[in-house]
Amino acid sequence: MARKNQTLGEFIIENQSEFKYSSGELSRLINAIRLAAKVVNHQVNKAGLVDILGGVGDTNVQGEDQQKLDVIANEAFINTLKNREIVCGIGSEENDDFITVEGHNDDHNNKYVILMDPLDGSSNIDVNVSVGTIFSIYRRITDPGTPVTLEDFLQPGRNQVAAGYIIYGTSTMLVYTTGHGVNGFTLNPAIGTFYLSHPNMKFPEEGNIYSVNEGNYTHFPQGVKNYIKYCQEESENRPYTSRYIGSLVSDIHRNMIKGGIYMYPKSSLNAKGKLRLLYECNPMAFITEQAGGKASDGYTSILDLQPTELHERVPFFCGSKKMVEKAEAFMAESL
Ligand code: P6P
Repeated sequence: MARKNQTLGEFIIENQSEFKYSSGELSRLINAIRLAAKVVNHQVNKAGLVDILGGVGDTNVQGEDQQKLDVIANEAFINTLKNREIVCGIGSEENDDFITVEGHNDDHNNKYVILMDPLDGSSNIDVNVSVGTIFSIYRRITDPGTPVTLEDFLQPGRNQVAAGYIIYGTSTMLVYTTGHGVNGFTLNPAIGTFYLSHPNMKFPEEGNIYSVNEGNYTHFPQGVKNYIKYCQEESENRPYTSRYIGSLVSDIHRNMIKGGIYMYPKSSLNAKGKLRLLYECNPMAFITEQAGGKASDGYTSILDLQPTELHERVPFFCGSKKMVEKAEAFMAESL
């Protein structure tokens, strides 16, 4: 049972039994993510000082090479995950191919694969807007003891055993699910401890916020244009409010708390949309469904899509169930 102000560590221990088949690895995996989140949080929070400490590609006052924060975040998560005997493979937005992780005895007995976007929305760092880390965890499906294969990563989102995000905003939060609801933990930076601040998070069934890059409006399919006009017309609880941060984690986190829909449709500029299925849409869809919301490509549930490539893109509609259903109805009308 979730108790407000419980620490993340206490929560993991008290809910260990929820992790199906896991003899503690999944708990250790969430703990590894917690550690990496603190490392990245520290780097993100001092990003504004980089110019003083040395810009990207320069050396800072300590003579250290300054790396892009995406690279720093990627390395922090990979290094934290690699040496904990938990994952046999890592897929990252920052790496063209997946990374094979051997166990301490050079074996391949670790049970899980993780996919991640280590620092989504990182272009917002320069303008001090919140960014996020997104992760998605599966049990491997190929034979234990053999090197992980691409097949282990190309599983439908429905197979995820855990997924979550870290939002580096006005406060730093870790929000995740293991298939038993969604819980949010806020970091107390003074002592480096995450506290349960948002137990059992739920997407409001309805909302009045729509999030989309309307700069692409003329390039959207007619159904999307019709839905956006529906959001804007004066009737019932409309016009809705338009809110678009340009950071997926922030937009969806806000909409989960207040109610709303996030859309990144396909367009004549992006035939498949922009967002990546494996480490953006699938984890956010798992969290959204666990919180009572809905996520689709406009027609099919995101979690039911069969991935074919590590970095494939899909159109993405995600949020309050009735709002996503309304958007899908407009899409269906204009087929
Ligand atoms: P656009 C950030 O680059 C990102 O992947 C998401 O976090 C964000 O929602 C989207 O792209 C913003 O894309 O094309 O509207 O700038």
